[in-house]
Amino acid sequence: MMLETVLLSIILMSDTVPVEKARNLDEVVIVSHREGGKRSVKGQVATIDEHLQELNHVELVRRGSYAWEPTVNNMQTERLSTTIDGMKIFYACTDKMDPVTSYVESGNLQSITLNSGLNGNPQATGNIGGALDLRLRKVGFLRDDNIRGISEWNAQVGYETNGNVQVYGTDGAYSSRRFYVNGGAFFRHADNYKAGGNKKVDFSKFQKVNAFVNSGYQIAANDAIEGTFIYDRASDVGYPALNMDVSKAEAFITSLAYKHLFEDSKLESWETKGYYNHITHVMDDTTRPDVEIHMDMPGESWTAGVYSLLSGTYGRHQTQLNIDGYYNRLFADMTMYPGGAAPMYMVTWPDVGTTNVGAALSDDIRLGDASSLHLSGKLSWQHQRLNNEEGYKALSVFFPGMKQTYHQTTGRIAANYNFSFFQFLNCSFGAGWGSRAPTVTEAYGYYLNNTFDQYDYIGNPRLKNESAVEISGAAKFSVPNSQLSISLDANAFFFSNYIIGQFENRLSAMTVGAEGVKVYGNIDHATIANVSLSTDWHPVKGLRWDVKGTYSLGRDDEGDNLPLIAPFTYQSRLSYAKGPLNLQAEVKGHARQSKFGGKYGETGTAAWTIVNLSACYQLSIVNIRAGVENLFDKYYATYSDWCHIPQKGRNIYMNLSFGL
Ligand SMILES: [Cu+2]
Repeated sequence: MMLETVLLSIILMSDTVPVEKARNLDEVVIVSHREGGKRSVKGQVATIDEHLQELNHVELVRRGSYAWEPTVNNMQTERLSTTIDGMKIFYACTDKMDPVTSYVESGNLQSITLNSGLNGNPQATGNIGGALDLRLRKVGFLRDDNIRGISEWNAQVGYETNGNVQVYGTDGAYSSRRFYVNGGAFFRHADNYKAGGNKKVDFSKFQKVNAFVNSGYQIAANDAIEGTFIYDRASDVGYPALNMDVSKAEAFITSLAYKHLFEDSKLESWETKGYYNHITHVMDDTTRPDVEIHMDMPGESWTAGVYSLLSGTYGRHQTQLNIDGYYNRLFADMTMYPGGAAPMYMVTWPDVGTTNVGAALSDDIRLGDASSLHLSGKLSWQHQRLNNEEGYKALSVFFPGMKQTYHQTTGRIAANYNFSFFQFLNCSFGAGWGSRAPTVTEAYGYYLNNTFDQYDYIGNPRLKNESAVEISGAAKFSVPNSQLSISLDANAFFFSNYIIGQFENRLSAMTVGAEGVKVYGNIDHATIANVSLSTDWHPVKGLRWDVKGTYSLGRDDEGDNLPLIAPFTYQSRLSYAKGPLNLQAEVKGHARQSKFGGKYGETGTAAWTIVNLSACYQLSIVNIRAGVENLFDKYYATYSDWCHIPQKGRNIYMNLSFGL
């Protein structure tokens, strides 16, 4: 008890924005001594992917049991921004095996926030679908004069029967008035898992190690420096949906920040952070049987950047100004070893150097007791150069006269109006416009095989920027004199110059077994819309029942379905809490995927429903979590399981967390 009161007195130097639901902001809590907030039933031991699943608007594309790719509002990586504490980081795999969320570990993070749609966090660029920010776990300075310093220590052990998953983690923290440091180390190991009906899924194992340190030093009463170091390495990662596995995916993530707090001023805080990260990704097909042509496919990503964020409050306004810049280099190549013949070499990402600078402004305006307006905007300028001559020349064959350098200007602007009517109704309406530059794959990729539709993809340096208009609305109605609330949330994105792969019949595929070649192109327009309805009911103290259903739609310029748009999804949870005990039963599922993008190589999936049970018990310093996932051992695949690889069958888990 003493420990918790002390911990509550630690105040983080203000860098977290309070979560306001009405502003399209959602958050999942990973580590916190506070009560409340969304969190995974598996607690801190859950993977980042399992934590992401808790967020509204988020689905996950699975190519194996590791490194799932989050989608927000049915948009994938290229239409999202993902930052780590505001830092830019770019994945290094031409086959999207390593979304950047795979380079951190749950123990590194305090929370994950999601800004749905165009209203991104200040560092976000190109975020049409949404912006995820992975907030690092910093213990912060002690603000209690009566104590010299406090320390804490935690350990976690987790086991899951399906795939023999083992998780071991430990972390510690020390905090005083002038100095803090917290760090930890984590290890995860998983063997191949079994789908429903005891069917083994080959090439689905993985192993991961991670270590991190965050620390801060107060150099003056209102000035502090903070540093971060994360090392993350996944090895022997299987991808049952792809033709290759990964022998190594490694990241170094570092940052150094200077923070100043203002006193007696309209300005509140000023933070300037410099950062550097490096990712190495090595694919491997040597463990696969019957490979016709062995391939080596490494990829690398380097990013160095800086941002400076100034926050202030004056009168009714709460304003943030952010200036940022980064330089990213992406290089990938491929060597094929046809038996008996000389190896073939090609550059698949031609060492593209991207320099991007941007300025963002946001303002929260309190209009009265019951209403507020949020405005945000960002303008970014980008320069790209293809530094690899061989890659540049190879692509020039398809695009004669193409340049070696490109410039793009992108921007976004969004407004959101909130109002509440007594205690009963809380509403928000939003509108925005934003654009994004093509990704390196879309603009300069070279013969990238996509197992989703079995086509080889070639980038198009002549692509125009894609843009979209977003309209959103949300309403929460609390039924008077009852503990029942009903929420409706809807958004629609109207795209111009939507970027997608288009058939190119004049070219033939390079990959063995590929159907043909597609080149990225702009289609005139496309639409994606999502609507969800949820209810939340607390009939008696400790008991809670919530139900949620979401329907989405995606259409291209000819009225045909876009690929990877979720079918009707639903989820119902019944939970009961009494003292240190928490019980939960969950039913979730998807309707049949009948509106699949047949034109884009997508096929349908059957409807499915699964049942999950979980329990959590706090026994003095030990937190025990146990549960069953997929209780009835259903064999199923979701619409977003790449090439319909099946999900896990019945899985029993047990996690222990100790805290001192
Ligand atoms: Cu890869």
